[in-house]
Amino acid sequence: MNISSAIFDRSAPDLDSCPDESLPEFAFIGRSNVGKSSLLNMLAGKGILARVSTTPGFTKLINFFTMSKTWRLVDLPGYGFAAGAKQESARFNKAVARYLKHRPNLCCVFALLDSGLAPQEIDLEFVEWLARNSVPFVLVFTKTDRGTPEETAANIAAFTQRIAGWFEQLPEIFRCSATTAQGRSELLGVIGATLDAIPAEPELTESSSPVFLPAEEVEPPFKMQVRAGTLREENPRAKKKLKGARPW
Ligand SMILES: Nc1nc2c(ncn2[C@@H]2O[C@H](COP(=O)(O)OP(=O)(O)OP(=O)(O)O)[C@@H](O)[C@H]2O)c(=O)[nH]1
Ligand SMILES: [Mg+2]
Repeated sequence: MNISSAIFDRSAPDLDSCPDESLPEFAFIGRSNVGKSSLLNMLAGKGILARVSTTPGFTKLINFFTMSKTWRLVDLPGYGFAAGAKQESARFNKAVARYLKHRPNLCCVFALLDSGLAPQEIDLEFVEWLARNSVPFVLVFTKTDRGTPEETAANIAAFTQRIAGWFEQLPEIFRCSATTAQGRSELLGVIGATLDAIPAEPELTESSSPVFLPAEEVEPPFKMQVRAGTLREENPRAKKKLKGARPW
């Protein structure tokens, strides 16, 4: 997929400050420092759009980037980082949860996991939270350039094993490196396929006068593409621990 332009739109502190819902969005989420901003830059391929830092918790707002004037990449603040004003961090986390749960034009979330680490509890809980809240997502293992292919494969297998029992169907899994650009064409493929699946708006001809539907009959501009695996109903862990609470 060709990206003709990549332009920073805005940084939003909450859902109400986000841009209008007219364009499909693809968001990056994951623990602080997992490589969300780096991956966004790698995918966009237009130099440095999102700022990258070795300091965890660097991205603090919801950052919107308009691609090819027709869709958006969204860089979200990371979870699992406790430094900084606690109150401020809680406010942003709430904003992220609201964005993930209530943004009608959010097509797919890239849930990032560090391929160099064994399964982390907070990531497992976060993935479960995404699934239970019907957020469409794929799993993206980052920084694959750092470990050997065997180490990466072992960490992915361990994570998959931990979540396998929760799902009827597992979410899709990708391996990426912002350094070597591994996974770029695969993730752009996910975006392209999702965009292609969005039905085109019917064109108004001169003879067809616009029909105004009552508010409750108006469809959102496009339906979310459900890429996430489906959770098993009888997941006792989920019932016990997650009552809509945010794990991060
Ligand atoms: N070797 C390697 N380093 C990476 C890769 N992706 C990110 N990094 C490094 O990891 C650190 C964190 O990267 P960021 O992209 O800022 O991570 P983030 O998830 O956006 O972090 P927060 O905004 O703090 O939540 C930086 O030092 C990056 O250079 C990768 O694919 N390979
Ligand atoms: Mg960042």
